Amino acid sequence: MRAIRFLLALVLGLGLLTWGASVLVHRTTNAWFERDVSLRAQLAMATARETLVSRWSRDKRVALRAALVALTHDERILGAAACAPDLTLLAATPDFPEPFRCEKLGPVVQSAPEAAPDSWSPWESVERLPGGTVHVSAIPMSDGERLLGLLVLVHDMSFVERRDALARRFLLLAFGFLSVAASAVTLVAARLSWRSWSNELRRFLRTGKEPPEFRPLMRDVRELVERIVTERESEGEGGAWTPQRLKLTLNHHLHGERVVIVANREPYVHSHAKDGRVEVLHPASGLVTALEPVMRACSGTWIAHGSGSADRETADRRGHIKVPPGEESYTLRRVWLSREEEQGYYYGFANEGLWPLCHIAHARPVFRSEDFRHYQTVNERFAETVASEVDSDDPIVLVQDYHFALAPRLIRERLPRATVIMFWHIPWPNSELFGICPWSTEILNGMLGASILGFHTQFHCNNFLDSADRLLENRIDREQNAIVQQGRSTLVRPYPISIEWPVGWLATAAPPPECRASVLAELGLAPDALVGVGVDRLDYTKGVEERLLAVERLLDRFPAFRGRFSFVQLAAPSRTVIERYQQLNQAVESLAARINERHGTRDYKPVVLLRRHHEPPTVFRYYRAADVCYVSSLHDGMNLVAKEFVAAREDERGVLVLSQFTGAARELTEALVVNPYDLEDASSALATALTMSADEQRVRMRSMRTFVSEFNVYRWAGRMLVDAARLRRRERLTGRLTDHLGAAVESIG
Ligand code: ADQ
Repeated sequence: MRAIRFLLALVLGLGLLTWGASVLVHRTTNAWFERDVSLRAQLAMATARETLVSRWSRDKRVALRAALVALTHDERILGAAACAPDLTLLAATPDFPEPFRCEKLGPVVQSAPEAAPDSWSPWESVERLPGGTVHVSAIPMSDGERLLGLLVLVHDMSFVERRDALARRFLLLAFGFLSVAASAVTLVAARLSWRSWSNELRRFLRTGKEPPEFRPLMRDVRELVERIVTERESEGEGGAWTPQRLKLTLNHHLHGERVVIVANREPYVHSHAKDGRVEVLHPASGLVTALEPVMRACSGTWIAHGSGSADRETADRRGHIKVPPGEESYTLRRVWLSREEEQGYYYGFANEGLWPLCHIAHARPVFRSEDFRHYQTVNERFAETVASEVDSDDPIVLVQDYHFALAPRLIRERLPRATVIMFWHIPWPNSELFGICPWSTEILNGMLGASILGFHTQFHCNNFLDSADRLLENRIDREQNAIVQQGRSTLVRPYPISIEWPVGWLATAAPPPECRASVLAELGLAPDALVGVGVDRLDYTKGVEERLLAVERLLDRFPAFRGRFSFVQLAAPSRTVIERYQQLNQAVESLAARINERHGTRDYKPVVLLRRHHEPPTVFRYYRAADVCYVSSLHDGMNLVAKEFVAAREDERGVLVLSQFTGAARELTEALVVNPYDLEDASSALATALTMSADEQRVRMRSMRTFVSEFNVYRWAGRMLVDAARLRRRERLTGRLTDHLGAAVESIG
């Protein structure tokens, strides 16, 4: 049926083509023949000229007529006539057509009614007569000195029609033959190539081995199918991503298996307060902010370094404690490290080596071999702890961040059937930069023990794939975005992290106007003050110095903000043992002092530096009080402060000014995105934010809130765990096939 439709279309197409061609052929041949006849007329006249001239007078009419009759012996000349200069007939052949008699041709050869004969010009035309088409030419005759009159020749053109009809018939036949031949060839070619494609497709579906020409196509198809399946699977479990939905997803895909998290930072730190009481602190850490709600939703075990001064006494003998306090939905397993181990593994290799290596923030990485030895020991300790905590031989283990690059392989050595997902919370540098790490291959090999390796952005995934390609002997599967080592593959995927939605801390928070009033009162600011806020661990990657310089530039350029705008920086001291962080602390402090000196007064402080850890309710109170939040990271994997600010603004007010070097800038495009190094750009953005209309703020904030609410941390975890579940299913099937094959081979043997 399809072939018939195809044939009909082909024939119709060729028919149209034939018709067009025949019109063209008709026009062209007619033009050729007319020119041919015109030449013939001139030739005939030239040949008979001498005879005609000698007989051109009324006295020699009979002889003249005989010469004209002789001219018509050419079968194509129907008639000839000789006209005198006064346009009376001298002589004509017997059947000379009436319409072309001398007196009728006068007007066409004369330039004006009374024009002298020597100004006549030759004339020719194709005319239709009842008997057929003729070509008429009227040629002025002279004896070299004076004009004798007109020679009129009438040519028969019917032969043109005959030839034209013949040419058309031939053309039709030729096109008809061509159509049939072309259809046949096309059909055969199409059938052959279709057969080869369907054979290839069948072979691919049977064996799973795709031929090279399918590869680009299959990659797209695979990605699309995966996306649709993930979305469909999650849709089936209902609407927006919530803790309940994450739990359902886990039950559905992983049969409710418990998840083990390995992270350096613990979500709850028990410390001795000054009065001797034990207090619980929530550390300032993006990783904790993101993972804690996931663990509350999934349950399981979080293995972390017990770093609080009261951690040991609050945990049991094996370092276990149920958290969150009062809710107890999962277990925190604390691992104890010696001071040297903490120094070498955490401050040394992780934070003086890998942290500056992965961030473009112009801090030189420091690599010491004793630090790396501690890093190895601690990674082994955590891998050992994972093995002791799990209750099956194929657990799901989520290894977090750059503190545990070696752990995935160490865990796999102990639990070969585990599904290990490693998430790298910071950027991954390009391969040249990464290559300067003296243990780059150990780090890569360690990470490749994971089944899935996650980064915030595709860009960081690509950097990782390139590093593995350049520095290791392995195969990069660009179709799957995977690295294959000794038959085992590690998928490399982007999973942009986010925050819980709605944020738990906001459930009991005061409404934004109250938060604003309390913050203004706390800081002694006027009710109409404009407030900017920055919230960070005091880290050189966060661009706190650049942020304060932008505030200074704003006050320099726009005096109207002096006395009215104050920037509040909540800065949690971080990694203070490291010299670079001590320098930063100093630098930020002197910068704030300088700006306050330059632009402040007795009652006005442009920069308010609150250098201590703040518990989340305070942080959110400040977010709600601010007119603008400035996130100025010089390089940041994602940056959750930006998302928290958006989440805090239920009133749809406030403007986010966001560094283009954060992962968040790719998602929160309605923020005012700036280059934090460019102080003109940044100070202009601050001025724009502080003068932005309420409507504009609302539109931008609403759009960002919709995004963060949908792309929240439950979705992040859900996508990763669904991918893990799919991988487990595939591995189980492959395992079953391998076992089956092994048994078959054994039985044959
Ligand atoms: P971090 O570098 O820790 O995270 P970020 O994502 O900004 O950075 O998260 C910081 C968290 O600490 C936020 O929840 C914030 O509220 C809190 N915080 C900051 N300053 C504080 C203060 N002074 N007092 C109290 N709390 C404070 C790393 C990567 C990021 C990535 C996260 C998650 O560097 O790029 O977004 O992991 O993957």
